Amino acid sequence: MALDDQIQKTHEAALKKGELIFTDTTVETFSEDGVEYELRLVPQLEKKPVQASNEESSDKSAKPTNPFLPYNPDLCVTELEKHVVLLNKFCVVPGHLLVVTKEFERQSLPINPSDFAALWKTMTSVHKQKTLGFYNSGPMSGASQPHKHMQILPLEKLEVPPMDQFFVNTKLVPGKTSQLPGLPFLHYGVLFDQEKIKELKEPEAVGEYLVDLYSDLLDSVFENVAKYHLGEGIRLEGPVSYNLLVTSTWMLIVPRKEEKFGQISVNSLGFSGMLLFRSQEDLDLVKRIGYMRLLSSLTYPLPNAEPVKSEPLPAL
Ligand code: B4P
Repeated sequence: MALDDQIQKTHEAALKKGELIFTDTTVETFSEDGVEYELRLVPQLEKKPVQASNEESSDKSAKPTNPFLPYNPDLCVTELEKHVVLLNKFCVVPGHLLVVTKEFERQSLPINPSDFAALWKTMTSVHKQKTLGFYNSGPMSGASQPHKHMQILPLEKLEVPPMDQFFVNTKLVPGKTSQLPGLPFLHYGVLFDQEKIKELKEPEAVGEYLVDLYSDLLDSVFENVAKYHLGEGIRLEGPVSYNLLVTSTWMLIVPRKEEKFGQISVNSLGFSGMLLFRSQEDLDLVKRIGYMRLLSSLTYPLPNAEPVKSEPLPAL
């Protein structure tokens, strides 16, 4: 059965059985400097069991549960060699997939070639809609589960995520670690060499290629985050947190200094140009302060950047 059909069949059956919880949202666009960002409001997101990060739980007697080991078979779309593809139990976009390692690995570990191959294989097997791959890694990244999982979000009506605009507006050399003019915070991106991807063809080979590009981005990120902490004399506690976004044409990594702005928790999707809000007040706040200013408050400054001269953000 084609993956699209498998996803739909599993979604319908799990929804009927009460194993998948779908929450309706409203979406509006917010235009800033020529980019149309997506603001999604979910006023009553179903209460999820709070997963204290294994390393951070204050109640040492509480046994942390791992929803991916064992995983819920009703949410399983397909099995790959070292991964399972699950439906996101708490979905706001039907067909939101998780690509989860069969064996336990930490979410703070880098993605390896077999992870990338599994992500690429799954992304390119979804034909009904364009998709966006992402990985929230580290305590400030918006990740809530410590077991390694990449995610794939169908873009619904969009062809590309809003941040694509920053790649379109720049002439990048395929395969070269680059910074995108217009993004006012530390980040590294790379455009894929499409000829190479066509040549490599097999997901395993593409996975090797993508992991090389990703490692180059990570090296630049780690080097600059370390320099920042050294320069500011602030100890870096724990692993470097970052968000990774993967489309069919590019990849972007943004290291994270903060997880939240007030109540607004931001994961990788925020850096793709799509934000989820739990209240109209938070959504209105972002419209007031601006999308880029929100993202900038959660990230590291660009190396050698002039301090930004703008109104201080409102105290929360
Ligand atoms: P994490 O990397 O740990 O965290 P996350 O994506 O930020 O999700 P979180 O759980 O913090 O969700 P949030 O309230 O911010 O990913 C864990 C994933 O596993 C999540 O997708 C979670 O739902 C899922 N999960 C948990 N238990 C599970 C189980 N038993 N079986 C299967 N899956 C399980 O956001 C709520 C949802 O909205 C998330 O799915 C999030 O990805 C999505 N979302 C956030 N911003 C969005 C946006 N702008 N547009 C569309 N969707 C968005």
